[in-house]
Amino acid sequence: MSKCNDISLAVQKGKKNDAVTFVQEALSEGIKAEQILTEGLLPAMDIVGQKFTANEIYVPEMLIAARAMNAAMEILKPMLVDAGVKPIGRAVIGTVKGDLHDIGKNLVRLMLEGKGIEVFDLGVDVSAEQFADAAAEHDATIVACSALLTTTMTEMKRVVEVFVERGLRDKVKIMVGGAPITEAFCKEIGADYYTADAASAGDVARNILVSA
Ligand code: B1M
Repeated sequence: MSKCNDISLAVQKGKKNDAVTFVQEALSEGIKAEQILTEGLLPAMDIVGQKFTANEIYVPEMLIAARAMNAAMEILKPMLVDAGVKPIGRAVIGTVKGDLHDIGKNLVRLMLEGKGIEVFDLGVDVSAEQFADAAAEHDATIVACSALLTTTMTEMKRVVEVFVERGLRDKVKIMVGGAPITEAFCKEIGADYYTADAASAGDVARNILVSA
């Protein structure tokens, strides 16, 4: 789909206004929000990552690409989330301590919200203690942790430990995800669920809440 390709190129180049315009045009042409996400925006960030690895671009270029992606996501957000649905449960979400990547986390939040879950977003650089404080304060059933760096994924183990130390472990299901995370890592640290992408995180979170 060439419109999705235009969107992808605009995001890769960090052209925020173009990305926004192309997304609006795509929607008015009848292209679905999910398709714009999966065929335009997500592949763009993959390419950005590959170019960064190959030293073809550097942090500033990644940053402006991320800004363009976020601006485009703002337009799609109402279409990806079912407004007005009575919450089926509560979740807290955040990117773990030391990690500033939030695009994937924001997508997971959207997908959870789209499943009718009330989500308390703690943002980025969230410590294990902050996850536990927020889960207790909001009486959350789900704690969703995102990490994009191999150096920060170990913080997820600390999240599990703090919930155990505070006697909160049985009250929550801990979900983990992000590019370096695997099912084996999830099991190793004693978390409950790993999902590879935001859409399956939404499905798993819903299943947790409806079967609770
Ligand atoms: Co960063 N960065 N970055 N970066 N960055 C990566 C992650 C990297 C893989 C790039 C590379 O080398 N190819 C690499 C990590 C290497 C590693 O650890 N193995 C890297 C690096 C090294 C760094 C810095 C250290 C660079 C530097 O300063 N030298 C630095 C670290 C800063 C920090 O966090 N302390 C850094 C900084 C940045 C920017 C700030 C410039 C920017 C982030 C902006 C932002 O998020 N607001 C950035 C970006 C944009 C990237 C890449 C290019 C794109 C990430 C992204 O948003 N992808 C990334 C390369 C890549 O991933 N291809 C890279 C799109 C997003 C939708 O995917 O977040 O994976 P993702 O989410 C996916 C799944 O993982 C999953 O769902 C989503 C899909 O549906 N998912 C979950 C995510 N969380 C989940 C939670 C769940 C379930 C699923 O359950 C709870």
